[in-house]
Amino acid sequence: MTDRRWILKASVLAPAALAGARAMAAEGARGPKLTTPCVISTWDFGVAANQAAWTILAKGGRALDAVEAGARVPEQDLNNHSVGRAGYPDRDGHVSLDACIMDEQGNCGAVAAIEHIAHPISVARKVMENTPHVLLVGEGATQFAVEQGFPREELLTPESRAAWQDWLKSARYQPVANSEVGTYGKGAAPALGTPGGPNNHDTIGMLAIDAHGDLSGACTTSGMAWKLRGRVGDSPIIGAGLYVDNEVGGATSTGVGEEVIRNVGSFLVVELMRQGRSPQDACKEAVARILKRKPEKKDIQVGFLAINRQGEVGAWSIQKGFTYALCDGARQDVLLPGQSFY
Ligand code: SD4
Repeated sequence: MTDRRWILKASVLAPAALAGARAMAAEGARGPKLTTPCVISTWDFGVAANQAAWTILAKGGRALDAVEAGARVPEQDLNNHSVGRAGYPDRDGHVSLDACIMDEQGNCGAVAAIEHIAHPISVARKVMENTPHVLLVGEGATQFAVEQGFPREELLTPESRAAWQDWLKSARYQPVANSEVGTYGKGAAPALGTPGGPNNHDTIGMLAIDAHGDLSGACTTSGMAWKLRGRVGDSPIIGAGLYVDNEVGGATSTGVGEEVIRNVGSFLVVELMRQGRSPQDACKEAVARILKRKPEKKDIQVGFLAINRQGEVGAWSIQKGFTYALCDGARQDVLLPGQSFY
């Protein structure tokens, strides 16, 4: 793969490239099919994360290592205010992070509302590998991370602090769907409560299949900006924000986590694929379930991304504007889901 040509750069999406992405989104009702090894992830910042994952997959490495390495990229990106370091804080100014990871044997680990640790995805892996537990939360999660050798750090950057202080002037909490393509890195401060305010929440969910045909997944986020202290979304909840079944495939989600938890979204997508649905159709059905229960939720954003063992990829979201990045030995692209409901 030394001659591999990356089509898009992570932080700069040329309009022409996005036009191409739109065109590619129409490549069939079943969604794109990748060859293994391959990796997919949510949103356009997934491109850089996929590159990190690919360096492992291309060498025959394990999907688990690939998704951890990939998820660490946005976690350390200071331009990304929805994952890891520089994530926007809760309403009291605390940066509180959620993450989970799952491997091909159904092993999984997670941390929720962890503070002062820049790489929650790696702590989640330590929970999986070094404890008999699945989920550690809050101060206990931070204590465990420090015991495992992770540095305790200040994650609130001057830029994130300024955005929070700006928000405090109105202190109105209202999740707003990302409604633009390629908002990553552009939004200075999210104007929550302002229709169309971008960049207020963009989780990375990543799924990979390695050269042995084994699947793993990772999901990491700072959750909703200005959330209530202690609020945990779907991202660290196995079955909600992420689920992997090596016999079937994997799924992950982004958007308003409460609705994903209520519907156990990623598990639902995988179970629908087990019953024979394509990844795209399964994602569409999972979104439909949310709207069936609560039609008034049509103004929020939830997106699902899935891949089956055969490398078929699918995605669906409530609103337009959800993007995902995919990468295999032949291509690296940012795509829009086949369609959205609104
Ligand atoms: C959460 N699902 O905390 C996450 C946020 C997110 O795009 O995915 N935003 O609810």
